[in-house]
Amino acid sequence: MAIEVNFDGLIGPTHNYSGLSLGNVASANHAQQISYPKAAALQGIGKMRRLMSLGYTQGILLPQIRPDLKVLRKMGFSGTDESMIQVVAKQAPELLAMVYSASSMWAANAATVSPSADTLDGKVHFTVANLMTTAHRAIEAEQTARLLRMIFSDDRHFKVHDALIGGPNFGDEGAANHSRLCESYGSEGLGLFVYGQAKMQGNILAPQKFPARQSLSASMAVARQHGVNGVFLQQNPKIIDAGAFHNDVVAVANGPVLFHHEAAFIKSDLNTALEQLNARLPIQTIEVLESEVSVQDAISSYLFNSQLLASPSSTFDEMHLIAPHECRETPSVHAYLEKLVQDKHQAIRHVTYVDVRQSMSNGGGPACLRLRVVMTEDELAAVHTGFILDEERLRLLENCVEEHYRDSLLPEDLADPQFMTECYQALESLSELFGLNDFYQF
Ligand code: SUG
Repeated sequence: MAIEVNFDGLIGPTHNYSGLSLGNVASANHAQQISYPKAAALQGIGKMRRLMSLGYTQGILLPQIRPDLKVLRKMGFSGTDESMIQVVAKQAPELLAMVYSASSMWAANAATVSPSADTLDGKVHFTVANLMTTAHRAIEAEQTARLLRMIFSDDRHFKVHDALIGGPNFGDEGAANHSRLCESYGSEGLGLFVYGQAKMQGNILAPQKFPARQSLSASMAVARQHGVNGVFLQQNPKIIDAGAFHNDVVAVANGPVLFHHEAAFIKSDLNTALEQLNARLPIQTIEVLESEVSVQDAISSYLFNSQLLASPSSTFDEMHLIAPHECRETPSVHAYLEKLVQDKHQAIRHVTYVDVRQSMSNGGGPACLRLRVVMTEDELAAVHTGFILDEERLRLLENCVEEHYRDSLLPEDLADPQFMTECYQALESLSELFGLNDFYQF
């Protein structure tokens, strides 16, 4: 018996809107606005609690050290921590925003994960994402690798690969562009690797306006080193230009079900991929037409960034969609979902709406906030126990956030060295709560 565990990124105390992600419409629209770190973290914890109350096993990833002063030192700044913050704020404020970003909350971008049923050596494989398209995210890889190696330390079961090398043709954004299709969690499945750009016979296939963050070469490298069978499918370049910077903004899959917008892929490419998938296992597609939900509504509501979950007993006949509140507030999407759950010919039977508005305003919906790891019972038993949540741990986390996180934050607050001290205190308290006193090396 195997289950899927969602590991959510705990939203860190520096959650802010710095407009750092070209091609991410929400991030651009909220740039320089006031953020609410305490509310943000409590919303994230609320989502975790909601899943647990529905009967799902829930994991957690700790926030990364922010501000990451080691990065500033590597860029030639020196002096005391406090003086460095002040100098950088004056001389290179864009670097301050970069080392302060709480972007590791979007755990779907932490790594690509392949369950043991699919891999050649029978281990669960992780490849840390290099996130090389944006500087504030590229600095995540090192700490992500360290954290994953701590949580999944048992090398009888787990293999954590470092991030792939960088370079324009090797962008890798982790599970946001990867889904696993299978008949049951414990049986051999197939990886669906979606990429935004590829170099093929001298031609570059890529969007015109916004960067394509995932490259075919990276997806192939991940599949190769995990030892898995995969199908590779290009994202429609037009949808990246419309604001779908990751495939999980316009498509989501789980078990045998692929739920996607009709414009997510070029039709002929999708048909070829479906043929390849169907040759191995029967796939059920739920395609949402432009006439039902426009691309614009899909992107602003984040319909496809819902978490598509098996039933709590891991069957795929009664699936559950954990959708952001914005889906209920967008008339076309709400009408679509109301109709969908009535349709007994398809598997999605329940929709639960969650409030993750603070993250949504930076382009991160329910599915962005979690990294899915399918594990057998033995593998789950080998996971560092502190990172699998129970109600008591959730309550302690909430207390910690209440005590240490600021209610509100403006981009200019990042220049205040006192804020840095507060953030480090918050992180230290979090690590103590997990019994990992030396986890953060400031
Ligand atoms: O990489 N936003 C993130 C959102 C990631 C969403 N993840 C998935 N779709 N899986 C990004 O663009 C904005 C930060 C800022 O502007 O302050 C940001 O990084």
